[in-house]
Amino acid sequence: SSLRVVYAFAREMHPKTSDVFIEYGTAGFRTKANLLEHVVYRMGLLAVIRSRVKNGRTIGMMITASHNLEPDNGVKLVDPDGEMLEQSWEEIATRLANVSDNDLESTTAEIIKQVNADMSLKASVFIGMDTRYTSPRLAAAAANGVIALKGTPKEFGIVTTPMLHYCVKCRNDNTYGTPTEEGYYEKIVGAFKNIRQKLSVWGDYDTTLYVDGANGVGGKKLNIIKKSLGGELDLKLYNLGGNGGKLNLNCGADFVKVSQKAPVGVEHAPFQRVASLDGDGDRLVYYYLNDTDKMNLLDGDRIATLLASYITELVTASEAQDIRLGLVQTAYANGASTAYITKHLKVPVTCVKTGVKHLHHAALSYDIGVYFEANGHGTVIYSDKAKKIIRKIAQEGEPEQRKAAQLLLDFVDITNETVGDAISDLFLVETVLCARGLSAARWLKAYDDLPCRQLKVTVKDRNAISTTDAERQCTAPEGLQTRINELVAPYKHGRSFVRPSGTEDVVRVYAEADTQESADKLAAEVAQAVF
Ligand code: 16G
Ligand code: ZN
Repeated sequence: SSLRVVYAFAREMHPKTSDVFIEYGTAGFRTKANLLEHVVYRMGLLAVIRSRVKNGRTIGMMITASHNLEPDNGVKLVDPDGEMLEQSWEEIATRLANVSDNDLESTTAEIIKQVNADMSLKASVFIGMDTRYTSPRLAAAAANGVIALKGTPKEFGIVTTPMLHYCVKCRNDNTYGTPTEEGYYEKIVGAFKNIRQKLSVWGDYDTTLYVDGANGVGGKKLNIIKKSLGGELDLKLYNLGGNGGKLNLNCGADFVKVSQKAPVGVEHAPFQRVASLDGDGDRLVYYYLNDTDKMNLLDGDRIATLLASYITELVTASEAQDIRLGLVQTAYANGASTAYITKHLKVPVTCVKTGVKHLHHAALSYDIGVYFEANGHGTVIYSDKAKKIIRKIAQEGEPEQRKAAQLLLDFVDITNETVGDAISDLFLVETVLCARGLSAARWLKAYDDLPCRQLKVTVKDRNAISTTDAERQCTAPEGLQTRINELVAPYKHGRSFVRPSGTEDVVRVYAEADTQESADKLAAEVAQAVF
């Protein structure tokens, strides 16, 4: 059969050269780039099957290892509405990635049967990649996989992960926008320029923003956008990948958040706010150095509270009834942020397991859901009901209500609702800072973070640790939670939890307490208990 040829081709062109077991985790497959070619080819096959199960709707494939260093790479699949691959397919992806070349044909046939795919349907797959030097080769393997099962690949070249999610969504729902990079700029940057014409620059807001591009794709795209911005925002871009700067090395959102240090490659001026992106442009944190070079971090929790409070203000001013706004966090959210949101903003908070798909899912249960991981990955999603109410007020409300509703509609258009997006989030943050006349230092004043520390511990089997209650309690090994409780008890504002990483072979330890010394000490003690 023609499929026979497919598998002969697979063996020839994209052979499985390693026996290392690989798993579709929270962020797809991610490992050393040289172990991935057959995996990506097979995900091309799977994307075609998935597209057919979804009646020919477009599926996305993104080649990236996000904030990992250059030698790594990865692949993840994007479902038709721009969201992460449905969880039940992760196991299927893992099975297909690990079979031998000899079993590839029979396993593919089994999967087609299991998911009941009609292989006579058309199939469409959008493929994007980050700036890694191994990405073009992997993107080509992905396209070969798609073609092998007679699907139609469309290659977008180098794009941010959220741009690919956006294009997939638009291709399957043309009311959302145009499925191209230009369409993305038109909608998101266009809405930002719109809203900024309605706001005046005042107070402590400064229109200059420094950006750390992590030597990845996000900075490159901002360089394109920069030219189309007028006086609204003056971007000074650093770490764009030239001058020997290495991807994510001592720079980027993950480095800044975890090390709580300023990245290399960025010029600094006292109190100048800096936005730091990660390597594939789906995470954003802000920071500034004060006049003694002290680091002041504004992480995902800060962005979430800033956005939620502004949206609340606009919803209230528009007098929209019956719109329930909520915020979703993970256990990594700083305890001070959770207290501020519930007590001061009076917005309900849900806590879920780490991983964007869990946050996104929980956010769907609000009319407007703001979700952010502390690491800077997050967005806002608006239900159809909320959009309808706001649109109606924007047209028919009293002048003041209308004004607020129209601002809110622009805000919705700046938002990439499919997934956390550093570029979209950056424009959202800049909008709120401008509307409120805030400097970064005044933004930071909303509440005081509890000092915290993250550590990683290497153990024999990280999966010996099981957790419950959104990863805040551990259920195995026996006795560990009791020990953690004992260690935490003496600390003022003490909190600590451990969980196996979904992306690295380590156990992560988190601790917070009233002083940095205490947080560090508690983290070290808990790490010792795990080890
Ligand atoms: C992945 C997740 C990210 C999460 C991180 C945790 C997505 C798209 N990305 O990068 O949200 O914070 O994993 O990593 O879901 P860890 O399990 O190694 O701590
Ligand atoms: Zn990323």
